[in-house]
Amino acid sequence: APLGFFDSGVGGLTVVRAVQQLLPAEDIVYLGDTARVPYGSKSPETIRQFAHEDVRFLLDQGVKMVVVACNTATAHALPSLMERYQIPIIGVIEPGVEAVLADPGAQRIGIIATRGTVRSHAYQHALALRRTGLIIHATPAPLLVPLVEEDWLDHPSTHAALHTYLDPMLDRGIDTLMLACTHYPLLIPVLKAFLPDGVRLVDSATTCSELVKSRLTELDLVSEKTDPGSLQIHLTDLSDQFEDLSRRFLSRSPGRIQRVSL
Ligand code: DGN
Repeated sequence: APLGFFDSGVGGLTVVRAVQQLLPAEDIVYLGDTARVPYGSKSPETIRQFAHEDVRFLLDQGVKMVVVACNTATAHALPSLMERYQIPIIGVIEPGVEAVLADPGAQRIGIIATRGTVRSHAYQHALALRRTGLIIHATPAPLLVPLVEEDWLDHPSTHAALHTYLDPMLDRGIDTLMLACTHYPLLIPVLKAFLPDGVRLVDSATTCSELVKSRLTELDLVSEKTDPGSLQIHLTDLSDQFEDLSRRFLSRSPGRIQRVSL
């Protein structure tokens, strides 16, 4: 059976890419709710309703595990999804938080995400529950999403946005920056040049893929195939832009993309 992934759009393909690198034999079904993107600015109730519809679509595809490849949906909907469905469901927040705290010296944590993720306090609570005395500086950085989608990575407008979002937390001496939105891993090369030495970057895509692997192993659900797994991308709205974006988020051709309605 395939692994199921969903996101509000195509950003979650950064998580798919990380999982493909770690588990190349797994078949993957991806749902991007492009007709209703973005989730990041919507209310918690609406995000939860959409997330349940997304999971039901994936269950109809016969997936063996669901990965909520969207920070906003994880922040608002993961507990309610886990309560409702029997199938294993993994979000991106837990592994991201574990990765931040894997460094025993991490003390001053900066978080950038959509407005919805920051307002949910999901990262702030998860971090504070695990380590006391942390200083957490969380800032919504919504403009980075369209800048990444425009492919304006090393662009003066992106640098200006990074200064506005990050300078206040850099002034407070953060030692770790958590990239808590699916789009931000594309900015890693720019951020590496932008950030002062000694600020550690953590993104949840890589760490989520490690959790997927360990849960599959634990549950004895790892694919036994030896040939490369397939990838089926389903989007609720199709446009040329999404194909181009999918290629950039995946770092390779997305293959055939199918339009579906939920
Ligand atoms: N995928 C969303 C997230 O990780 O929060 C960001 C994309 C969006 O909602 N615009």
